[in-house]
Order: sequence, then structure tokens, then C-alpha cells
Amino acid sequence: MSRILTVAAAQLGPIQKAEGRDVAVARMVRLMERAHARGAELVVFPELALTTFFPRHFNADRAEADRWFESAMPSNETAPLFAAAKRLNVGFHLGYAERTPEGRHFNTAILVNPAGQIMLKYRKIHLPGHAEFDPRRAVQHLEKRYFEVGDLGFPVIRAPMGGLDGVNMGMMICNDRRWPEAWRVLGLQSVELVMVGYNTPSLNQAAAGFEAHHLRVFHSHLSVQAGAYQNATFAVAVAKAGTEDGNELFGHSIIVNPQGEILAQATSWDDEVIVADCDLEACRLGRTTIFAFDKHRRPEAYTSITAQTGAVEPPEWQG
Ligand code: CDT
Repeated sequence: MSRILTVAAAQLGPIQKAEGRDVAVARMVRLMERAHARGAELVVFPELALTTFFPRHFNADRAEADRWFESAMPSNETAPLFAAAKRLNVGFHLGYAERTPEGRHFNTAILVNPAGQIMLKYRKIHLPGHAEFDPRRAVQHLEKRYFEVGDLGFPVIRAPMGGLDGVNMGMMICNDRRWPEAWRVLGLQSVELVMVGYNTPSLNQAAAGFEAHHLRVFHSHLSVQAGAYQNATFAVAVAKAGTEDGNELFGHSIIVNPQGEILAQATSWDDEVIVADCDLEACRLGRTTIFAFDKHRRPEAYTSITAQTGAVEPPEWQG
């Protein structure tokens, strides 16, 4: 019997540095309405969806960056999102910069049900970039300066969503999608839908070697499609897109099925809704055959994955 959840990826066009949360939230409410009109029961927004991607901007005084963070969720500024979810009877996923009451800082995502309850929170674990100003880079990527490494693991929750009594839902954020370990930890919790928001520049600014431009989107899709296939799950990968503060972010948001096929893809670099009917029963084939983890995994051969961080050199052949 099919279990269909209609899911929307609500891609956001650029949010400029000077634009307030009110501008972003109004656009997001409009996207929620458009998604609802197309039958969506769950709307997925990108990473750091309320502001510009501020880690590209250096603040010598770390505290000055606090203006990009949310100390409360919901707040007066984000309350319209929760109200729209209630009015339209849709759930939503939101990425934002979180400042805790203790003054800790995280790159965070939440899953909210139509009643406005936060059902799941994730704090980004694989923080890319650097902590200090890098003069070699044309554009900074200071996630390691502004955020702590997430402390919630990769959580999955089973909860009602849309017309379904229980959906196994998990989250990761942007750079996490490139790490198979993140996907597998979600897979080991029988995830059926992975939500991942991203802000990915169209150009590699690391100035550490040549990377052909077209490979940027390819690597993003490759990672999401492989992660979905190898863990027998649906995945929704949602971008912030377009030219933000003079820097281009690629869009190409996608919804992927457990075979790794793209069901829907955004084509603009602006606000855009894509929708797909996800029959969660389709997760069963992979997880009962080639990726039946309980039958085929060999954790005793994987110990280096948790015991070591960097790669070591192999022994030399003594022929
Ligand atoms: N936001 C984010 O994680 N972006 C990274 C780009 C890293 S470039 C230093 C990504 O993996 O897409």
C-alpha cells in the first residue's frame, strides 16, 4: 500500500546583506502558499534562510556577527512562518543561525509541524571554511569562526506528517551532504526523508587548484543522489540561489527518490517551488535487498571510520 507525502523544496533567490528578516519571511510565506496550492504537505527551506549567507563577511569582533543570529524561535520576525503553517496545514523545515541562551552559536535547522511545534532540531556538524580572515580568498567562508560544531548528532524522528501517521524524517545541512558518514548515520535510523538546505557558491574560492565550473552542481547532485540510493531514502536538497552580495550561489534544488533518481529540479536562480509526490513505500525495496543493513553491513571492517580523522599512508609494497 502506498504512503504518499507531497513534499516541496522552496528554493530562495538571493537575500542581500541590507535586507531584513521581514523581507525574507514575507517571501517564504508566499512560497509556502504556492507550495500548498500545489498540494504540498511539507515545505523545505534552505540553510540560513532568514538572512544573507553572512559567513562570507568578516567581523574582527566576533560579537558583531550576533545580529545574524536568532535568540528565539519563533520570534516576532519568524512568527508569520509558524502562522502560515497553521493556516495552510503544512509542516516546514527551516535553516537559521541559532544563538542559545548560554551564548553558543550553531548553524541550525528545525522541523516544524502544522501546529507550530518544533519536532526535530539539527545543528550542522561538518562546518566548511576557516576561522580567520584568509587574504588569498576573494570571498571568505567563515563558518568555523561563527559556529560551533553541532552537538546533536544526526537525529531522525518518526512523526505524523501530511496524511501519514508516521514518517521517519532526518536532517543534515549543506556541506554534510558530501559526507557519506552523515547519510549512513541517518540510514541506520531507517530514515525515509532527508532534508538538506544549502548555500553553495558557484565558484570554488579556496584558490587551491582548478575546478571546472560545471562540476560544482554535479558534485552536489552526485552526493545527494548517492546518499539517497545507498540509504534507501527520499531526499530534498534546497538551495539559496543567485547573486547575493555580489557572489553567485548555484540553485539546482532537487527532490530525489530512493533509487537516486531526480523527481523534480529547480531551473531558476530565484524563489521557486518544486513539488514531488513521495511514496515512502519505495524505501522498502532498497532496505530489504541490496541495502538490508542488518544482513550485509560489516562494521568490524569499518573501524577506521570512527577511530581516525585524517588519511594515513598505506604500507609500501616490498616487491
Ligand atoms: N554552506 C556550505 O556548507 N557550503 C559549502 C561550500 C563550502 S566552500 C568553503 C558546501 O559544501 O556546499
